[in-house]
Amino acid sequence: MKIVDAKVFVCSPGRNFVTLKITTEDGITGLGDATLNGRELSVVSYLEDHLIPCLIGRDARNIEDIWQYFYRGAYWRRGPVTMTAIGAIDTALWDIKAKALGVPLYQLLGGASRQGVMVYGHASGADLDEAVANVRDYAAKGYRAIRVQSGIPGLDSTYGVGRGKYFYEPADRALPPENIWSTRKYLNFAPKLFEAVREAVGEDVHLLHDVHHRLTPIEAARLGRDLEPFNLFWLEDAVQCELQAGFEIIRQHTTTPLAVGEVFNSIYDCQELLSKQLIDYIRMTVSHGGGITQLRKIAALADVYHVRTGCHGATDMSPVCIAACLHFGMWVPNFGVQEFMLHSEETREIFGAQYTFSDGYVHPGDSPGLGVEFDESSVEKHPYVPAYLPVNRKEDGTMWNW
Ligand code: EZ4
Ligand code: CO
Repeated sequence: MKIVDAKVFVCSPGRNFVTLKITTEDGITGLGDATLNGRELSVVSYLEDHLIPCLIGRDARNIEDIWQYFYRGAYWRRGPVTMTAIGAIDTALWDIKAKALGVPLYQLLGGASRQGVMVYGHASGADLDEAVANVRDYAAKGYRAIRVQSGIPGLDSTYGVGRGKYFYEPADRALPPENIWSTRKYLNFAPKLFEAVREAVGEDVHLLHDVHHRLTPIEAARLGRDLEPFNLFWLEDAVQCELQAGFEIIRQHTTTPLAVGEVFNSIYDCQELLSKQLIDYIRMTVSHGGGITQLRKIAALADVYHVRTGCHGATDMSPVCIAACLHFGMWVPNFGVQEFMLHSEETREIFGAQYTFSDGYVHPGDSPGLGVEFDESSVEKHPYVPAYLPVNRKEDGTMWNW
């Protein structure tokens, strides 16, 4: 089953998406998401200039060999651009294999381990009252797990807080805007937010919170401890994660479960976190985590150490990546939760995806492959636009994390 064609499409129906489509000699096509938010065109070039010329003519059935060929063969290993490009090829090849066998992808991975994939939605507000109201709204919609973010008193803008009710964090179509951050204001406010949210929605719903790498380990330890009464499902990206040993400090002080990894791209980015049991959920996703082939190895390693999955799935991952995560989540034994947001209507028109939400769970559908139909003809109506998420500075102007 020779690969005869591979094309990269860039479109911007609200957000920029990079989509790879591979075609085999028997006319089977597969899709992969190659979107790397804010650095989109670097993956386009990596695929078009370097990988696709080596991909044409290979046997599409040999998914593992093709993964190893691009990973080991490059000399330059790892990194977000490389691994997103490999991930897109890998996802497209799994899509092709499942279509060739006439089964939904989760059947190929090992079958359904559950009835549906529990997802979490994003509730946010400009202030505490609006955030609480939005959490109530998500709970009323049937979400069993809800991420809560809120504007912080005394700070003008905080990343992660929505503009528009369900479509939070549209990237700005310009150079990156700058937000101002105060750890003190944030640490004083966060426990009040979760106290109010728990009071509003009760004990049953899972609550999650994302810190976007903005604390030091000892600050994160304090936050985790202060949030213990509100029983979080997870505290995400509490500190920057280049220093994996930093998590030992947080762990010594709090039982709040920890999640990290949406910016990881290699199994070696989480090897120490997993083997030392420093986290509870691994956030790597199909598109940035080297595809299904690497993610299933990471999940297997995580399972040994009681760590569960929680794939990144914000709106800068296209429906192709979300579908792949949902198939993965149907099967993976140590599933935790899947991040899930509504894409814009234009995005849903271009990427006809089969997945459906019901009662807090999403099912990927039973069409062969990923269950995503990509409408190439609409791509040129939505050309690429340079767009960036904000950068973050402390009150005195010092560059900080996001
Ligand atoms: O900021 O996807 O958990 N979700 C997140 C996302 C990320 C964006 C960055 O590209 O942190 O909102
Ligand atoms: Co996050």
